[in-house]
Amino acid sequence: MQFSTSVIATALLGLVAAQKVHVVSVSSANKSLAFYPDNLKPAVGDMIQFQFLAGNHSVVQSNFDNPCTPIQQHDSTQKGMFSGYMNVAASAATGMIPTYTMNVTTDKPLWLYCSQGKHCQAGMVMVLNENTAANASRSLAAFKELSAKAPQNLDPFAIGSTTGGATPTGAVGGTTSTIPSPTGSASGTPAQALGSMVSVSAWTGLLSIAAALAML
Ligand SMILES: [Cu+2]
Repeated sequence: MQFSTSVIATALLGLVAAQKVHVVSVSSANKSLAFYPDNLKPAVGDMIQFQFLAGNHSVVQSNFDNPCTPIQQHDSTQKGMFSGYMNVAASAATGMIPTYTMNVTTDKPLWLYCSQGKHCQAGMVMVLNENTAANASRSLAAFKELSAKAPQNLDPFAIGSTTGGATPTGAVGGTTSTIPSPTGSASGTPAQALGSMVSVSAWTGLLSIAAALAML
C-alpha cells in the first residue's frame, strides 16, 4: 500500500503535537533510593523520561502482586519495560547524565521498580496510572508495603529475558540518551535539556511509526 509522504508527515505532526513528556528523576544529589515523582497519570501517547541523577539504577516493570520481579516472569505473554542499568558516574565526566524515555501505550496501572541491590525493597518503586477507584487495595502505598517484603530483587537478565513475550503491556519503544547534567538544585531539570530530548524522542517515535506505516 502506498502513502504519500505529505499524508504521512501530516499524520505524524498531529501525533507529535499531542505528546506530553513527563520527567521522572531517578535518585537525587543525596543518592536517595526513590523516583521523583513516583505517582504519575500520563495519557496514552505521552512519554516518560527517566533522568538518572546519581548512582547506578534501573527501571523495570513488574505487576502489582509480584513486586521486585519482571512482569514477564509471571506472564510470558507480557513484554515489560527495562531501562538497563544507568551508571551516572560513568557519564558524569563528560558533563552528561543518562536518560531513558518510554512511550505510554496504556492507561492501565503500570508498576515500576529499580532492580539494583535491594533498592526495590527500600521503596524505589513507582506507579503510572494508579487506579484506586477501580481497586482500592492497589495503591502505591500498598505496593510499597508489598515491595518491602519481597524475597528478592530481580532484573530481566536474572530470569533470562530482556525482551519478554509478544504482547506489549504499555511500555515499549524506550530509548536511551544522555543530556547535560543539571546544575544548581538537586531537583532541577534543565528546561533546555528537556526540550532537546523531546525532539529526539519525538523523532524516534516518528521513525518507528513511519516504519510501521511502511509495512502496511
Ligand atoms: Cu536503584
